[in-house]
Amino acid sequence: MAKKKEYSCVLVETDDEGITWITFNRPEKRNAMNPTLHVEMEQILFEHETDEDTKVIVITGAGNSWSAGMDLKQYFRETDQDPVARFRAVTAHRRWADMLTWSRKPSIAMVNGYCYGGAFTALAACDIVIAAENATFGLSEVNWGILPGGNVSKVFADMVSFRNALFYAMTGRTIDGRKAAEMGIATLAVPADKLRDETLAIARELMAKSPTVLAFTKQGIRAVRDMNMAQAFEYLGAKGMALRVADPEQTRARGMREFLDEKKFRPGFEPVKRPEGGK
Ligand code: ACO
Ligand code: V55
Repeated sequence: MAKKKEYSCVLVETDDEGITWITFNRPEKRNAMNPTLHVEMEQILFEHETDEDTKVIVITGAGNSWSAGMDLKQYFRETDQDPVARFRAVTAHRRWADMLTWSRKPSIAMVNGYCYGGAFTALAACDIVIAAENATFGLSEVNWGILPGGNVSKVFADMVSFRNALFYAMTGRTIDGRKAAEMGIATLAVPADKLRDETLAIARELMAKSPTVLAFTKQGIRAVRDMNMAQAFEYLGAKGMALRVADPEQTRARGMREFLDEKKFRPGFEPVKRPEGGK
């Protein structure tokens, strides 16, 4: 793996297949997100958005945690009397979550352990969440005398039922990986020793698609969440037309030709094969 740049709170490696592994790397603090981590994530995502070698982003955590949420000391207490530092930390966090949410790159959260509070912003920004069955999720804010802030109350209520959003925010009860998958917090839960292999398998599945089709598809699903029905029809109509122009692989035209004329495959059973070299 090629290491590109050194960061103090995050490890970044892009492998030969095109997976950029981003590892929250403060294991001694359970990968709590301090202001430096936010600034580094902002830089990392900005750089990798246009990195041709990055086909999929995987985010995981070093040690026993994915992330224990916001750093209660450095993100909260130490910025209480320092509005400039608070603004910078909050804004860096918000910007990197936004970049990840709308990134053209597909993203996978590989949740290896604890995932609390403010970590849900990052979790929601990832397209796919693969959790170890023994991972632990929770909105612990209520225990700290704060409410799930940033966008946590919103993204959490968007993932789970209204009743569960209220219940888990109000009690702070924890949720294991298996239950998280049932509730819609995780896409799927797998035994801890299978976590990396399952993540790799899904990353490879994504890399077999046209990157442009994938980017437009994810942005479409995300964008229509906050639209009414008429807006969704109009937007998806326009987005679909734009995709036909934007896809350098011309997947749509090729797929139609291969199915209708050449009878080479059936889209209900198998995907269109990408051309050699993926372009
Ligand atoms: N902020 C700051 N420091 C933290 C955080 C955090 N969110 N989470 C853990 N740490 C630090 C601990 O203070 C401790 O530091 P120290 O070694 O200097 O004393 C170190 O990480 C290890 O913590 P332990 O509790 O010993 O680790 P353990 O593996 O036993 O437990 C766990 C991990 C369950 C994550 C526990 O640390 C915990 O409950 N952390 C708080 C989680 C939380 O409530 N997060 C939400 C914060 S609010 C928000 O995000 C908006
Ligand atoms: C959280 C709270 C925040 C924030 C980001 O609850 C995450 C989590 C109160 O501010 O900026």
